[in-house]
Amino acid sequence: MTAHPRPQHRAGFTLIEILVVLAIIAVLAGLLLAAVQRVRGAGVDALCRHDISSMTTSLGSVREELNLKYIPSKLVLREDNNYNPANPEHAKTLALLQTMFGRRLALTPYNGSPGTGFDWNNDNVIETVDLVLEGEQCLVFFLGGIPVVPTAQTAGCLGFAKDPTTPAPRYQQQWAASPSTTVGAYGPYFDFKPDRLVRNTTNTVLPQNANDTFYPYAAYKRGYGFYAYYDPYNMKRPYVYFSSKKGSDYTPDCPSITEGAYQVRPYVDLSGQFINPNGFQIFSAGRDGKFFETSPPPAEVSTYWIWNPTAGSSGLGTKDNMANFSGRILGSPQL
Ligand SMILES: [Ca+2]
Ligand SMILES: [Ca+2]
Repeated sequence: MTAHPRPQHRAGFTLIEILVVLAIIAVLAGLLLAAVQRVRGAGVDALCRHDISSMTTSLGSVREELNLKYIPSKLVLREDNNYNPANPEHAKTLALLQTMFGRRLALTPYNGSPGTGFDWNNDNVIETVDLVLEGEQCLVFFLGGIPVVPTAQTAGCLGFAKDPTTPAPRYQQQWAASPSTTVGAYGPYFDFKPDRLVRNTTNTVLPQNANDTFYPYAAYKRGYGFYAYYDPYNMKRPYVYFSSKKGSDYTPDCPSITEGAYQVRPYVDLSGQFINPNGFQIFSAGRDGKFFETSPPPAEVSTYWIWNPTAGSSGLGTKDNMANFSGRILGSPQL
């Protein structure tokens, strides 16, 4: 009986086989990574959509509780209560404050001593120039109220005070003295995530400028001490807010937020009509952190920019932007 020769076994895989296996693994890993990124991106999109939807609902609560016809996207506050009725921006703000807080609102002019003036930005200083809030700051101000003191470790909002004569903390830390009576009657109406609230610390007095179509009336500070709320895409951009002032028009109160040298404006449709003409627009620049599709944007963007979510075309806005007037990412197909 002869023994069969043992079949010869190779010592290992050939180089080709190893390369093939490696290539397959690489393809599978790539597919998995893409899937994970898709899911993660969709998760942030959902968070953004949820933010916008919640803020929209909360603005309704603010309007109802504070008796407002609309929530403006520009506000001119005087901490020293030195409003000039001949200044239309002052007159509008004054009327709004009196609607919000009633006739008991104590607009005693600031006389340099504690107890007079309102410290709207809560920095323990009574400003004697106009504080002009942009749309994105109005959004946080009306939903959140008074910003927390700048020395606090976490950002946040305190709502408006219970006492209608003193909706903002008076000079000299009245919040801290009796928080139980000053905090909480009105708002906060929205649960802001502290790490996405960004306070404007630019304490610059801008001069009166008759050519400034945005605000020609007096020396002012733009948004000093107030917060904007950034979308969840890596702190690239704040949510912008435009109020139509209940249908009268968007443009006079358009905030001055810019992308590069270009002003970000409310959305219009393909026929040039404002979307949400009787309400407001809140939108996010989306994943790419850009409001415009091209850089620099086309010439017409200096007037208005367009992404028509219904037509799904003609994008001057970018297709990943999110808005309160569409339940989807603006570039996604209709269902
Ligand atoms: Ca102040
Ligand atoms: Ca975008």
